[in-house]
Amino acid sequence: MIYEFLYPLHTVFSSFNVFRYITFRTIFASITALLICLVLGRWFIEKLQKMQIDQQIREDGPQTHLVKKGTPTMGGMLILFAVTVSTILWANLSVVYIWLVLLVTVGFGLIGFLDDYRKLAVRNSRGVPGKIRLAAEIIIALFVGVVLYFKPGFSAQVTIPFFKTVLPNLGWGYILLCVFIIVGAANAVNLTDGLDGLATGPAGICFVTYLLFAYFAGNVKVAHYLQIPYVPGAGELSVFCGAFMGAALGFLWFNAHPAEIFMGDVGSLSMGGALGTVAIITKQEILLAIVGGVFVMETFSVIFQVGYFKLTGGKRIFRMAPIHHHFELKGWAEPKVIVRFWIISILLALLAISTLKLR
Ligand code: 57M
Repeated sequence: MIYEFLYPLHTVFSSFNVFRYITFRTIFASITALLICLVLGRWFIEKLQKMQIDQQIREDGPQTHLVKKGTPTMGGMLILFAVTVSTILWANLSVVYIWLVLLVTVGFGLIGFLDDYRKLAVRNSRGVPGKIRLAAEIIIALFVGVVLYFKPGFSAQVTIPFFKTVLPNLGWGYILLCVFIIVGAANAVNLTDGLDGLATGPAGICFVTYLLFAYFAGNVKVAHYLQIPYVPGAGELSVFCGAFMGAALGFLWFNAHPAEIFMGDVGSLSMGGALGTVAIITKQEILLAIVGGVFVMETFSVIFQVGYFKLTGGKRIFRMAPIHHHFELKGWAEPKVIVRFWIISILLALLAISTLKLR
């Protein structure tokens, strides 16, 4: 909005030229979202406490989690607010990608909100039935896939990390890939969100990484130099990624161990969905498996655990899935598991960035 209203005034005030630059707007989008979370965080936590929006703690989980009883949840609403306001303020709203990514963020947030709300309104309920939740997620992701597929200039080719010249064109299969990535990312982040800051930290790291990829993909010179697909308009997603990174940091201020607030499904689903969408639009779809490797690892730990459990009639690979519970039950202190997963996440982000040259 600032871009639309203030940049045209650069003919009168030459300093307003600065609003043209994606780098400048990305920095200020990050700061805006960060400050919104920091300033409103305490008030928001108190509001949730007054409304008794607090987390039910499962009794079959690690016993160390029982002290978390009463922690307010649904903090993802604050993240959503910060990201949306900041993106609308700082991004160029004539770029359709911004609206697509906001649609997924808010749409997946709404699904998560209804799920959280049902769990709270009907205590001990399992929330929105899994099939309905999945169907709603697929519908939103399908819409995004179809819009992108038919968008002139947007290619159905997939970038394969480490291979410069291998760019398979999936045709309409690209739409299915979009659905798989967006829905998969949303649920992977959701599964990971089981320790203080465990999802927030790596998600912030993923958004910084994709902030760079969006900037590179949207700049014709840099894209050609790096030999990555050029996506006109994708640079604006840097502003969005900056906003999400800022919101994640601002939320982490309160979500850091010992957490004063959890994000709830409203936060985890929207964060993951947004990440998947950004990966698709920047045409670094498969790279998300590396950048978001922590989320992938958590998801596979559940798939393997459940599969093995069923095959063997009750035997387990891990002490408990998702894998963060395994380390907790091995006796690692919660902050140790969290910080080590962050370190892995940073390492994976660096590896992902290195694919720009390692090809
Ligand atoms: C939700 N959420 C937390 C909070 C957060 C298929 C199955 C493996 C699914 C999985 C599952 O339900 N995962 C998704 C994970 C919950 O947090 C809430 O949920 C939101 C995210 N969706 O924002 O609102 C609890 O996580 C802890 N937490 C923190 N700090 C945070 O910042 O400590 C969350 C955020 C909170 C809090 O304790 O209450 C969750 O775990 O419920 N299911 C599981 O993860 C279960 N695993 C399991 O049953 N494994 C089995 C196999 C055979 C499937 C096994 O290994 O034997 C575990 N979940 C829990 N306890 N809580 C089992 C033990």
